[in-house]
Amino acid sequence: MTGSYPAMSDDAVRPQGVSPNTSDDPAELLPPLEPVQLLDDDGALHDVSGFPLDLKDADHRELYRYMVLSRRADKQSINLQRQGQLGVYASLLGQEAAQVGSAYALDAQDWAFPSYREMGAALVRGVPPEAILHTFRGTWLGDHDPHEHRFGLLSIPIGTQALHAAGFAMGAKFDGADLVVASYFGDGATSEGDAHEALNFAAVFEAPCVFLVQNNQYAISVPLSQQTKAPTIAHKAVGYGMPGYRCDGNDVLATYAVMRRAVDRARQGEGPALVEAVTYRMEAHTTADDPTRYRSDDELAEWQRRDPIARYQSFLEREGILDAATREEIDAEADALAHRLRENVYDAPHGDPRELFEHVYVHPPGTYAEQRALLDRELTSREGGDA
Ligand SMILES: Cc1ncc(C[n+]2csc(CCOP(=O)(O)OP(=O)(O)O)c2C)c(N)n1
Ligand SMILES: [Mg+2]
Repeated sequence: MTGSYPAMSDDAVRPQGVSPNTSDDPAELLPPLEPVQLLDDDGALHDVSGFPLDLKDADHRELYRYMVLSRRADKQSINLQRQGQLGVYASLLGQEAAQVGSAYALDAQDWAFPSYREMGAALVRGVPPEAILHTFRGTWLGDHDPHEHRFGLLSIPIGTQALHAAGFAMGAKFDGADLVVASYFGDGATSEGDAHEALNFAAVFEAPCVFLVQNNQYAISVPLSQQTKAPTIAHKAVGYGMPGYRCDGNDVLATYAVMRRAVDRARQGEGPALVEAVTYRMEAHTTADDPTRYRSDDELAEWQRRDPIARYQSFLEREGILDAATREEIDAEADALAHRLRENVYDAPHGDPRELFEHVYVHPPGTYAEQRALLDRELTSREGGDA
């Protein structure tokens, strides 16, 4: 058989509102290898072209405040887990800037879909931190109203929330709603099929979705070098036809500015983007993990030197934006928050486990009744009903 392939036109099958692939130079989508950094390790500010800062002094103090509150809530959560009050807890220590800076770049009408590690982003969205802890306690399935805060429930299965975000953003676009959706997931999640499907659908449908990947260097014990052969996580974006950005995720200003740019372009109808925030999880993966088995003290010390809060604090103090009185006020607020968390979570009553079977299917499958009966028998025997 000879002859060349005929030119294909997909005009007839293209969904409404989706433009054809362009022959744009893919190099334009490529991120520079060096992450965008506005604050150096000593907290000195450098302008980087293309990433202007539109923050007032009050915003700077808010960013600092959210980071301090996140760290304090995080510490208290670990304490509560150690005291047997939480089943498990996933710390954000070291990732405060990545979470707070990115969430601060969203507007009130925007949405975020988090993983289990997003205490910092949750605080910025106004979610009460005790609601997060009730999830880890298993008080109930989730304890905040996603619609009130425009913040989804924590996703424990890796990468599923990327699909929720992409689908929500596609729906928003079909509805003509003015909102941007952020999806939070980790370096490990980028190897999951769910993340792939979300990135692909968001790109094809030009959905207003920003994928914020916190590259904290590990997926439990698996280091980034064993996770991917891609030059960086941000480079993966190019394969989907969306721009990839890299920022220093321990620099709250860089994370804010890069995220803001991605959010702005999504809001203007320019489609999705992937932002890689390069950071480090300074605690264990969860309270059930022993990180000394897979990483060295030297490595940890190197990242402690880049502590996101200390770095930002030295910038704020040098610029005269944060005085001692304001710092003390924020510390007192953090202590009060920790106290409130303890009061709210300690010995909180559990919901009825039978509710596990509700809110899943409109028409439950046959096996459901069988499983529900099994749980019922188990609970009754534990309660001494038929012992
Ligand atoms: C679908 C699925 N597979 C495996 C797990 C077990 N698991 C829990 S956390 C985790 C690593 C995730 O790493 P990453 O995406 O980098 O996020 P991080 O925990 O570092 O924030 C894995 C494999 C899971 N929760 N869900
Ligand atoms: Mg990770």
